[in-house]
Amino acid sequence: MVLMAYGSPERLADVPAYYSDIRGGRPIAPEQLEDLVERYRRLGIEESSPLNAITERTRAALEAELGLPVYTGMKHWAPRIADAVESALGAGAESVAGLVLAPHYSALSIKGYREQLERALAGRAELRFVESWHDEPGFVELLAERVRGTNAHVVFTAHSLPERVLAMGDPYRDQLLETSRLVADAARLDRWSFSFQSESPTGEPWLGPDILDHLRALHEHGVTEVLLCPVGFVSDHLEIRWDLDVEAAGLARELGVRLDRIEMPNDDPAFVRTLAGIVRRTLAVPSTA
Ligand code: FEC
Repeated sequence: MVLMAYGSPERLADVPAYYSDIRGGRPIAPEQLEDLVERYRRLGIEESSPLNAITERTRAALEAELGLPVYTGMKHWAPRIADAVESALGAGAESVAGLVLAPHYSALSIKGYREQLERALAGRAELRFVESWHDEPGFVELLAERVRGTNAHVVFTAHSLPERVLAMGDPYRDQLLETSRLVADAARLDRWSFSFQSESPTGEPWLGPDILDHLRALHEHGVTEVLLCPVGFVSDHLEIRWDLDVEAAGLARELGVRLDRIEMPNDDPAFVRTLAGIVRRTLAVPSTA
């Protein structure tokens, strides 16, 4: 199995190459690079790089749960998806299951993971790729458990994408709203909403509302307590620890709104069992190739 994740720089000196990989070689304004280096510095990534460490723990737990070799492949850092494929093929794999640690499909996210995986496989093994798992009952229940019984207004969040994805007929936003609704129903929430986060300064419109605008609007409507429940991410990383825990938390303090966030699934055993179930089902479907 190839377990795919976004990837994160290990050292501050890696950030320029990492950012350039994310931008696909398009130019980066020096102030944007400085800003990104500063965010990673303030998170202390040289002491501990949360996303890569969590991905490795998840990989090891999944391997033990499945009884199958699991290789990590990162979209934007090492070990790359192509490295994972070479390791799997080197170990004799004839069939490869590909799962991304991101539940919602978009042509601007999951499709890129799939393309890297297919390019690396180059037809040398059969591919079983999981396109999305946004409505997986174990995932929905795991999140529902973390918001059930709260008195706060729950805000589900996910990474924003350029607005043009809607015109492309991309299912991303609909799948995010579906996950949010399923979790809200399972937890019997009365007060909840959805907002995007982590938009990039690329010069084009991005999907909104953005979490900071949304917090201001909730405050204007008299909301005093908010519980953030990210649904589009599954691990602690920059977008959680900076965009929510520093930026959104700072704004909430200014507004006088109490803001909490659920614990991310990370390598929670129940989450690993859910991922293992998805992989087992994918491998059990007879091949049509
Ligand atoms: O902790 C870490 O080191 C990595 C955290 C991280 C995750 C993540 C997940 C997603 N992204 C998605 C879309 C985009 C698009 C662009 C974009 C840009 C960045 C930058 C950083 C970054 N993303 Fe990310 N993303 C993470 C980190 N992302 C750093 C560049 C600096 C910045 O904008 O702040 C814009 C690309 C461009 O410029 O062309 C689009 C989506 C996800 C969730 C799915 C997934 O995990 O793959 C969608 C984690």
